[in-house]
Amino acid sequence: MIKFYYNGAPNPMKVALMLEETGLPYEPVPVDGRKGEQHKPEYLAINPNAKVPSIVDGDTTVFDSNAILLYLGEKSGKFMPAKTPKAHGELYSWLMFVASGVGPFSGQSVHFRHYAPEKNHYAINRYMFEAQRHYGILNERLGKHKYLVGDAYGIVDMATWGWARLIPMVLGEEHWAKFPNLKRLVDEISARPAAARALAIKDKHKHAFKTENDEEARKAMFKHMDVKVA
Ligand SMILES: N[C@@H](CCC(=O)N[C@@H](CS)C(=O)NCC(=O)O)C(=O)O
Repeated sequence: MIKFYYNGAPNPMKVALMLEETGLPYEPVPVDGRKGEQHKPEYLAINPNAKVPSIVDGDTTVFDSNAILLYLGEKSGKFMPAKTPKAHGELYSWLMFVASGVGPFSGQSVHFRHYAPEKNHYAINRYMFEAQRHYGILNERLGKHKYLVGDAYGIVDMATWGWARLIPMVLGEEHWAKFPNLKRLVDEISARPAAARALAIKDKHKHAFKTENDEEARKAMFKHMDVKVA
């Protein structure tokens, strides 16, 4: 049985979607970021980066959401493109584009728009600009293709859904109008029963996560605020 270390944040939810889509048996294990559980030594032994998600599958440990999607795709043989160099070239390119661009810029945009203690307009503008630029590239691709890789729904679409469904938080609700093709994909995925089950894991398993962004949460998640490195 796969152990799935998670909370309700965007990166774990991509993996929750894939686990639900494949039907692989798994046990969700809550890691409450606002309580600092990601920094416990037993969790650091699984993911030295102190972030969710991670999985443990027998003697195999995988951390980082997009690595896990690839692992589960290879393990299940589902939601993967054709086994050709051409199809895998596209898979690796778009998956890494989402992993190294969409995720980090969206995350920083959320941070500076919603969590930074002061409004830094330079940072907000930069990260919103870069997040929008990345979503624009996905939107353009989805204007020509129904799915991001190949002609079937797959792991890159799931990776995209994790962040793009939160565009109202990353950029603001009004920005959806700029990405109609991306919205079409996100809505299609959100309407799938597996997406509803993924978002309901915490309720199904009665996992209560802390919701307050108080001092404890700030110290657990924004460690840089107490350290001078620059
Ligand atoms: N590159 C990692 C990023 C994971 C990540 O940033 N996870 C966030 C939740 S979406 C987290 O665990 N934050 C807790 C913290 O920063 O302390 C991935 O894709 O899995």
